[in-house]
Amino acid sequence: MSTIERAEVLVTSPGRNYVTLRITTSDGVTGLGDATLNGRELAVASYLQDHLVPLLVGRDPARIEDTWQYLYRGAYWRRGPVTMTAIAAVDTALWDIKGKVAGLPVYQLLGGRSREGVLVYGHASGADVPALLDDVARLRDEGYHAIRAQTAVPGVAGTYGVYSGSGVYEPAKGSLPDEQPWSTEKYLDFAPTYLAAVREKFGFDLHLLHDVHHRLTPIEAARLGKELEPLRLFWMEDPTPAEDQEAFRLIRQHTTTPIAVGENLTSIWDVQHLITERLVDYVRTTVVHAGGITHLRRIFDLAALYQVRSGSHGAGDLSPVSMAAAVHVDLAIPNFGIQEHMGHAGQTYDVFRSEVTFSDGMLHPSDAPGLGVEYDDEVAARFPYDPKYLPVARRLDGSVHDW
Ligand code: CS2
Ligand code: MG
Repeated sequence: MSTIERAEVLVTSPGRNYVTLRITTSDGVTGLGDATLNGRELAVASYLQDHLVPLLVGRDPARIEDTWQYLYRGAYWRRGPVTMTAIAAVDTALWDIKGKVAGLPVYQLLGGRSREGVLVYGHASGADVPALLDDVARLRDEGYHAIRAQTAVPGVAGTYGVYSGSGVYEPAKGSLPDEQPWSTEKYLDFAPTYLAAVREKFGFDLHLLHDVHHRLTPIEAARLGKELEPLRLFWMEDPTPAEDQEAFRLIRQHTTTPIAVGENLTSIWDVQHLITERLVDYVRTTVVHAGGITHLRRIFDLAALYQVRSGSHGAGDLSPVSMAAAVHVDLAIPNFGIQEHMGHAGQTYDVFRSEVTFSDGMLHPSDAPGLGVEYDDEVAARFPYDPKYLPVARRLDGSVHDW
């Protein structure tokens, strides 16, 4: 019987920080798992290195479910982003290994194709409305059928999601948290106007998405959702902090604008009521932060019972390993909705050689056995860890708000 011979925690920073777990079996088969938690990377690296790796060596790599239960129940201290990201990395690496041993791409182990490709949405943003419209046009010309639109709010410096410079949008820039001002009033007055400008210029053939990014109270979110109804958004994302599951009931009472939540929720128990009470339309949990492929499938299977679709998070701070795993899951599940695809910096792909391809607005996994991603240690060694924090938002009166 093959056993787990080695488990390495790999930290590198090609364009941004990534933590990766590589498991090697006694037969020399390797598997990769993303363990990146933006702004708290070393917490997961330590959870893996100091607490999980000693438990993995000698285990049967084929026993994916048993390993998941062993690591989840055996910790006693359950759930939370650090624990679930560490378990996710182990789980994903074991699925990668299982695919390589079987000689099959992971999606074949998940039931095979349910669709030809994975519809994705890209990120358009701008310092003002003309710049935003140019960026929407750029993405449409690149072949995206779905685009998220964010732009700066006049009078509020550093609005979320507005990217400037070259490369890929990365919010975690500060060696200490950047403190960004926030004005709900100015945002609520402005957001509907710039989203309307996108519809005015590009019509309704394009799926239009918007990320509120946890910023509103339930009644403010209800007001925004109602105001956006004529724009027929694909979704309004994170309208209010996701952990306040009850809050979504109030929003639901006032608007038919679809709601997407869950990128920062990390277990089926954290999305259970959102799904079973149909408080959301899309659940955004991910392979990397919600316990890996094994647990994410459970979440999406529960969601399927309530006609809730998947809409997994896919920002640049999720590595190409979890993006490849996401595409395998997205290809196979029956209730796929859409996959976020922010892309990565060129240097990142020098470390993570991924065979995922983009065409006609969709991502496609490779048919290579496993996930179809290889990790280049030599290139990775050129990019030492670079501690960075996510920003903190403060209202104009100086009090802390949700970033
Ligand atoms: C955002 C993320 O892509 C999104 O939907 O919410 O970019 C989020 O801000 C980052 O992943 C946080 O690290
Ligand atoms: Mg988001």
